[in-house]
Amino acid sequence: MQLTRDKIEEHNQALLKEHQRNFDFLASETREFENIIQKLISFQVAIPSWALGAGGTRFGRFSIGGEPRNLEEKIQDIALLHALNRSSGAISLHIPWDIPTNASAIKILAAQNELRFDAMNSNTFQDQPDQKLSYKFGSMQHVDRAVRKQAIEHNIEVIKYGVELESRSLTVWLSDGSNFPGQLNFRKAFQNTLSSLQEVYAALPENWKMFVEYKPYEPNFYSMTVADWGQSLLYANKLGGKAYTLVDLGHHFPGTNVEQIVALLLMEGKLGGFHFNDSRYGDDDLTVGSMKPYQLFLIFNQLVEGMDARGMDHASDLAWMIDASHNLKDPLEDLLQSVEAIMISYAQALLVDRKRLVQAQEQNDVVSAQEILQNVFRTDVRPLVAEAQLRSGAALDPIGLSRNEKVRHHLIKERGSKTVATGL
Ligand code: LRH
Ligand code: MN
Repeated sequence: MQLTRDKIEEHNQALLKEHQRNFDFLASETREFENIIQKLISFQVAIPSWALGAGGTRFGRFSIGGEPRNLEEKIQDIALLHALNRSSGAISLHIPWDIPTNASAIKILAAQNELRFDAMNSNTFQDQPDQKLSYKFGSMQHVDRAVRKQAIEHNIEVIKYGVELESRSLTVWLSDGSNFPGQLNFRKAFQNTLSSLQEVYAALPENWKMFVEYKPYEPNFYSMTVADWGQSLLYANKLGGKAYTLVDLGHHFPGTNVEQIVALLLMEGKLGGFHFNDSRYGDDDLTVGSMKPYQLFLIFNQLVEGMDARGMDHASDLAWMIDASHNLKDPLEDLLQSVEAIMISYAQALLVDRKRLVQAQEQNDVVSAQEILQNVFRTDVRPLVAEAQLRSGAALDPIGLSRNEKVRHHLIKERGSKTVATGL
């Protein structure tokens, strides 16, 4: 299913007058809006290849129909998202769910749709049919050197696939840990994991990065061997300059001040990137900004302040990736909502009057400091995001257009109603 430029222009024509009115009003109130629009246009979010089908839980999975049957169709779906919002210009692959059997063909297909490959993801949290040794008791932490070796070789294989696709980074999320006190020697588990990661690190090409993703629980429910930002930072510091931490928003206990974690990891130059999603309780993998939009804004506020303090390039110096699971909604619509929520929070963070905020902080003027942030959060910046979409050739109302074009209906007609995409 392809969306032509004409279709998008025709759609925008109908919405242009209303958009112009909203945009002119906001622009009249906004300093430097041109600079903000340029930053929004160059900001691209990577779409997870494992979230293009219906997600599920252990209690059930309800198929959506028209799900991509292979990597080519997953790239077509992401191309559709990118045509609709021109902010989804990257793909994050998960191996072995998305092995690029014909890497050069996959690369050409992605390039034809102006898509690049962001971080590759390894998988040592499941046993594959042809796998010799089980990861039941962990992978890189495992007491058996042979199991650790198997996990190391898998990660090196994932890097090889990534090099073929011109990806530049590897995300390692380890489900390793324990379910009961006494089951694991924490020090040995850490040291086994570190020495295993060091062997993978040694195989990284010169210009690559390694992201160490932490998670406090699930699938283990007593300890995780990379449980929080401190442990991830410990690994990243011991590994070397190409190793960074990866912040999955859902991998924090309720009430955690994630924006403070982001500020400190950025200060240390050890923040590699994000898995954006939202949650109320655990690793719920819900639509970005759907539960805690103020936290998402506060995270971007720390990102803009911290990245500017280090002279970093917003668009390219960190990995911006979504990691969500769609149990009820159409995955494509859910991803469009998530990308929009990210763009809104980024636009609001760019609107913060940093000089006045620093002044208020230096004078312990708590009310002014709070008001500066809350006023921006209460500003409807959607006309700015829409203007960036319009100027980059996208649709003013991506979900509206995808519905008018009956995208899911066409995908079901093309692929069938029972197809199941690889992934979670
Ligand atoms: C673990 C995780 C990790 C992925 C997986 C799909 O919860 O966040 O990033 O590998 O989800
Ligand atoms: Mn994740």
